[in-house]
Amino acid sequence: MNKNKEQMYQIAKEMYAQIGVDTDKVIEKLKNVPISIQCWQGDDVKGFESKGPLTGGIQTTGNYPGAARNISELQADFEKAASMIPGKKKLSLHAIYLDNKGESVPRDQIKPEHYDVWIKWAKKNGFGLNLDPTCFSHPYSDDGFTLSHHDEKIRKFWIDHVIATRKVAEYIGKEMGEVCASNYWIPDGFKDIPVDRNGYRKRLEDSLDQIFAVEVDPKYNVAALEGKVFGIGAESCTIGSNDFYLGYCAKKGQYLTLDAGHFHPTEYISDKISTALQFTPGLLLHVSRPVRWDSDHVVIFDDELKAIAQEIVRSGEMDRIHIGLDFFDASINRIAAWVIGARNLSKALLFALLEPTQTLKDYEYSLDYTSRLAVLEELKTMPFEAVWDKYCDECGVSVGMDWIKEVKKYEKEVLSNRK
Ligand code: RNT
Ligand code: ZN
Repeated sequence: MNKNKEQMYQIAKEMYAQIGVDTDKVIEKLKNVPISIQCWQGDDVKGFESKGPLTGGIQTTGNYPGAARNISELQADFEKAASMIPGKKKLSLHAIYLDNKGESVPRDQIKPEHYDVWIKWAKKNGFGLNLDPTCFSHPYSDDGFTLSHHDEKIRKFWIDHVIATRKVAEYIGKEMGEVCASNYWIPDGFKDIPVDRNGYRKRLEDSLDQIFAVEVDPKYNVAALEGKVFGIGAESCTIGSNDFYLGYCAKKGQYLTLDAGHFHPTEYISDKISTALQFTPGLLLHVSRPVRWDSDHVVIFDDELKAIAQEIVRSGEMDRIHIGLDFFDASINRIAAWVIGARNLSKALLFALLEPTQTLKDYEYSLDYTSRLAVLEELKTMPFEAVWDKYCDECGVSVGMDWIKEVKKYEKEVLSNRK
């Protein structure tokens, strides 16, 4: 880091010390907070199982060149992105990112060996791994239903797929020596007003019960259930709604996923974190950016991102929250998308960690809302950037905008050759 930046950090450090915040400690703390980054930003949620279309009511838009076409390209792209993202990183995989060695592997028959290539690579690069079942982009999900399907044969197939993924995820956790988190999301829903909502939800509950009856060691795998308000082609009813899963997780002790794009436009997950923390063993977050709908835009440093990070930090229960990203934008350089989104999430966590949380809570409890508001506003113009630069520098990633040149170079030398 250059001399000016170092001097700026020393000044910032003093200023934060005056309000009781130790910036060096904050930097050390943030270094150990893992951020899960979604592999599917690298290839527009295609995966390597088949050449079929993306289905399930989600959509990637844009045709920027250079998407990864195979495992080694996706690995290389992620390594490039990771070299510009500070802190501990986990890669979130979906089952369809398997290494099938050229043979078609039915989803209910995936095995650890199909993911060894990822484990080896992750160990070598110091990344963690997560694994999600893929209940979309498959002929058996073409009716729009999976775990709630009325056809018992199809429902069984999906139950078996999730169980198979569960076992692989536990294996990954054991291999990596840390928990492998799995997000369970299904697209099940109706375009038009259904009559038997109750029947579909009963079957979904039963399917989940069957899945969770297969025990895995929670040290190595936890599953989190992700609800949603609607999907494309499933506008009238989503079987796995947030209410459904909040109830299920509260009653049966499972993790809940909150995706920032899965609620009505005036609802915010920042306000839901503390509710879910009371009634579930923990949370998985899909930090995303919905623009008018669940559009999965790249996460920017906006008010809701800051609010999410503040809720994580202020809760004092960070260790029960798996922090992950979920966006897929194919209209810009995909590596830059990863870098921008992940750096913003780290930035927001840093911003939140630089709050004098206890002082603010004391104001609140002594009904001094005046000071609470005054300090929160003053914090917005504190020399936060200097601490961010220091954090990036200590993590060995680019300080400031230099990373953009790096991305452009990689685009020219590598991505532009992919036709
Ligand atoms: C879909 C969910 C889900 C997916 C990924 C690919 O609306 O957000 O998490 O984005 O599993
Ligand atoms: Zn999601």
